[in-house]
Parts: sequence; structure tokens; C-alpha cells
Amino acid sequence: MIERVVVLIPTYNERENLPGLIQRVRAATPAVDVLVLDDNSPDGTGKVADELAAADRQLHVMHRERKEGLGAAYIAGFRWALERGYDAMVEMDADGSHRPEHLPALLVAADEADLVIGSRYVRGGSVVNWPADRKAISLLGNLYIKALLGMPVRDATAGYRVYRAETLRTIGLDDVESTGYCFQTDLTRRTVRAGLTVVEVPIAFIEREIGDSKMDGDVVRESMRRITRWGIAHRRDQVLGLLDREPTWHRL
Ligand SMILES: Nc1nc2c(ncn2[C@@H]2O[C@H](COP(=O)(O)OP(=O)(O)OP(=O)(O)O)[C@@H](O)[C@H]2O)c(=O)[nH]1
Ligand SMILES: [Mg+2]
Repeated sequence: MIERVVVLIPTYNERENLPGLIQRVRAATPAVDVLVLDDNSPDGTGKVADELAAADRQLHVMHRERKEGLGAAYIAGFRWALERGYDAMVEMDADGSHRPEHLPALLVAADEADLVIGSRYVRGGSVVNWPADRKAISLLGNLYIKALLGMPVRDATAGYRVYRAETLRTIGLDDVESTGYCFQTDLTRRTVRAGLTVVEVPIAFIEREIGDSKMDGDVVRESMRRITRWGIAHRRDQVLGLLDREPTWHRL
């Protein structure tokens, strides 16, 4: 049973987005705590978060020294939450793409799943305000992941998620190296490989209106490199598994 939930929000230069977002999270899910993971944003997001936290006992802020990527911030947040006994950890972007109003439905789904993904690519899901090239990168990325890793997940790169604490303990966080986008794929892969249940719940993903995207060439290159490596290893293991099996013609 999920009782204690914390929403983890990584921030890098999200000063203008953060207050409205936190207000919406608190309104949509009043019982849920929030932890902002700020990588010393030059625009002072960390200070804005501190000011909000001073007036809200359910809001916490972790100040990290420097920009180390989304994955590293989330790992630090997961550890923080595991140490404090939360039952489930939510991943949510600070830019408003992940609407807090979807959170109650994601949490209901988490009662029956080890990982819940707020999915753009299941029936009822959508992407709002993405230019064609951004859409293409995301769809091709998911197609590439499907071809190489063969996971039964349509939106493996999605960043709006609920992990049960037990899931994170089972998959382990110590050897996660991915920092950028592919962090999401990495944890999806680990969850599927551990034989745990992944459920996708449709969401409307709304592109940010304020602030700049942090996605860049490095992030895309890291994803391609790592996914290709995982894919080759996965397909090699499958072939080795096939060879291990007793050939059917022996029984003829
Ligand atoms: N703490 C921390 N947060 C980050 C870092 N990089 C990105 N973020 C945050 O992660 C969330 C997602 O980043 P975005 O810039 O929106 O990138 P994205 O959503 O993957 O890409 P777009 O679809 O182009 O918006 C936002 O809340 C960012 O502020 C980082 O290095 N450290
Ligand atoms: Mg974004």
C-alpha cells in the first residue's frame, strides 16, 4: 500500500516555472511531499525554492553543487527518499510539461504496478506544442529502443513516472551511470529485466512555455551510445540463450 509519496523535481534555471508548478502539485495532491533538486542554478532557482519551502513544511530543497545532469539529480533524490521511508517517488520536470493534475491517476496505477509511466504514446496520450522535428526525435528514439531492447513499453524515454521504493531497491542505483535523457531508458530497462511490472498511463505532455530546454547534442549522443551498447548486449544474450537450448531436431 502506498502511503508516503514524494515528488522529485530536478531544476536547472527554472525560477519562473517553479512557484506555479509547486502550487499545482500541492493542490492536486495535498498529502504528497515535494523535493526540489537544484544544481546551483545561475538564475537563483535554489533561492526561490528555499523561500517557498520556508512557508511549506511538505516542501524540501536539496542544493547540489553543480550541474551534473538529470540522472544524477534523480539518483540523489531517490536516495534521500529511500532513507526517509517514502513508499513511492515521483519524477516530474519543472517546466510544466508534466501536468500535476495527472498525478492522482498515476498514483492509483502505482497500487498495482512497480513502475508507472505517464505515457505520450499509449491510447489517450498526446504531445502538445512540439515542433515536427522534436516529435520525430522522440518517436525515432523510442523505435530504436524497441528494436534494440525489445521492451514492452511504448514511451521508454518518458520522464513523468512513479517508482515504488521497493522497485528502486530491487534494481539498485549504485551502478547507474547514465546522466542525461537515457537515464529514463536505463531505469526502464532495469525494471523490465528484474521482471517487475510496468504500467503506462496516458498523459497529455505540454511543451514548456517559459525557460530553455536543456536537451542538447551531448544528451542525444549519450543516449545513442548507451542504448546501442545495451541493445547489442541484450541481443547477444538472446542469441546465446537460443544456442543453449536443446535443439528441437534432437528429439525427432
Ligand atoms: N538538477 C538538474 N536538473 C536538470 C538538469 N538538466 C535538466 N534539468 C531539469 O530537468 C527537467 C527537464 O529538462 P528540460 O530542459 O525540460 O529537458 P527535457 O524536458 O528533457 O527536454 P525538452 O523536451 O526539450 O523540454 C527540467 O525540470 C530541468 O530543469 C541538470 O543537469 N540538473
Ligand atoms: Mg522539458
